Amino acid sequence: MITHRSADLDAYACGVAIKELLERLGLSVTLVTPEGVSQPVKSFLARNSIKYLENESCDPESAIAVLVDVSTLSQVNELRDFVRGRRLVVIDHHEIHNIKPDLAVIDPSATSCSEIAALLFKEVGIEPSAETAKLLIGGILSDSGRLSRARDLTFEALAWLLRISRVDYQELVSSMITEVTFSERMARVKGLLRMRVYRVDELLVCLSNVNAYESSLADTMLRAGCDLALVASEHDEEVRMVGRSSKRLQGMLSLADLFSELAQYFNGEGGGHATAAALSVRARIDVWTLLLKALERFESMVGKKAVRVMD
Ligand SMILES: [Mn+2]
Repeated sequence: MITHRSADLDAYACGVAIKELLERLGLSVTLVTPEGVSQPVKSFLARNSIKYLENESCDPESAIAVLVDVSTLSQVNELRDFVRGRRLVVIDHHEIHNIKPDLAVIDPSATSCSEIAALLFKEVGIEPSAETAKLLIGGILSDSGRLSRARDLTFEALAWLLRISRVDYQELVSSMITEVTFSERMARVKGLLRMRVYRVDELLVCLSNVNAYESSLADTMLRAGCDLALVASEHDEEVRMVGRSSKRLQGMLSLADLFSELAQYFNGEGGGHATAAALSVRARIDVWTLLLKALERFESMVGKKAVRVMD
């Protein structure tokens, strides 16, 4: 069972839950979270006194690899070879790219991988442990934008999980409010300083780069008023870019399309949703080359030239 790297709450919760489900069905399962889990997961576990399941290593005897919340193989890094040689199961709420599973439980209308996991438990008539139920509630809340992207089934799953976990809902919600660390605030501020803004009619396209907290910066840029926020970052052998887009851009342009075009152009891997996407390229490309290429593809997709905004 493998989650995407530095697992977020949804990925970790989903991984733990599916592991528990498969074990209850008599299978033996190891849970691998490449590069561990992210900070919000650690604080969620601590505040709700849930024990942390240590990151295990892949058992070479495994017959099956299960990917949860992983939409492209670039998100599992060095485990690609492990995955390639095995029967593959994918459980996800993203459309998947460059993965050919033998069995797939994919539901893009679900808010989260955790919601899918909860519904699987319900369907086979097994109740998760109270701890796992708590985790799944956290996963659903965090990936649904605190339920703003929920559907009917989300509430059914939540009501069921709340009963099993016997948790106080309001306490759980307040345990999810995380203090932003100094380094994250610093990354956001540096990213804002480096930001270049372009205008197409009343749309604002904003480009920047940081080497950590890319998504946090992209979200900050959206809240500041950008319609498209693209943030590039350099890592050892790799250049990455995340994208977020506003409601105003919806219907005009899908980031999933823009990012898969860029992936093709740079020979990397990319994809995601209409309003959130990611790309990674294993090459030493200048971050601004990548960002400006993205701007150029954006211009040709909307059929208009962008004008740089200066103060
Ligand atoms: Mn997710």
